[in-house]
Amino acid sequence: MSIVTKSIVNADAEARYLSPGELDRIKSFVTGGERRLRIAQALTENRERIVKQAGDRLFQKRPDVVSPGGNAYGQEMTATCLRDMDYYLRLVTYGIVAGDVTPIEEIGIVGVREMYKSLGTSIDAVAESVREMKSVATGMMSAEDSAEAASYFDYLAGAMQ
Ligand SMILES: CCC1=C(C)/C(=C/C2=NC(=C\c3[nH]c(/C=C4\NC(=O)[C@H](C)[C@H]4CC)c(C)c3CCC(=O)O)/C(CCC(=O)O)=C2C)NC1=O
Repeated sequence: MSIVTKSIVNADAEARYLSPGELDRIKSFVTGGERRLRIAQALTENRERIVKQAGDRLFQKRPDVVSPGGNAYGQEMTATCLRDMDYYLRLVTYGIVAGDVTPIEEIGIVGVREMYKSLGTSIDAVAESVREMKSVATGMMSAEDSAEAASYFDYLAGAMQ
């Protein structure tokens, strides 16, 4: 839920006008809108490059993952691993557009530990892949945009620890 919807639901539950604090938060959501959309657009346009480069870095740091016996060993499993990275990059763009980590949490975090455990996938390595995507993605942006984008990747990687 965006800050706008959330504030309205909260205010209406008490049959009151939006408070000055709520209006302030909505104002900063609106004034930051153009920047967030620009960032989401950059990530969307460069998704293939971001996933590919971050995947290369991950497999360099964690060769065990793509070695025989590793969870992403073999062409098909490696492709599935990169697909998961692409899923997470997509969720990051949702969060950035919404200005809120809730979509990331609801789609990609709830139950994720159990899921990867049952698949025999190292969640630490998945978190590392998110940090690598952050590094590749923010390297393509201005300092201001990169700080904003970084916070969503940080949230995601942190929630996997
Ligand atoms: C959008 C929300 C969403 C997520 C997050 C998601 C993840 C997800 N990743 C899966 C598998 C997988 N995920 C990986 C990923 C990796 N293995 C590694 O060692 C690396 C560290 C890592 C890549 C960074 C691999 C290799 C599999 C296949 C495992 C298997 O089939 O044994 C599966 C099992 C079913 C399938 O193969 O599609 C799911 C559900 N699905 C979703 O709908």
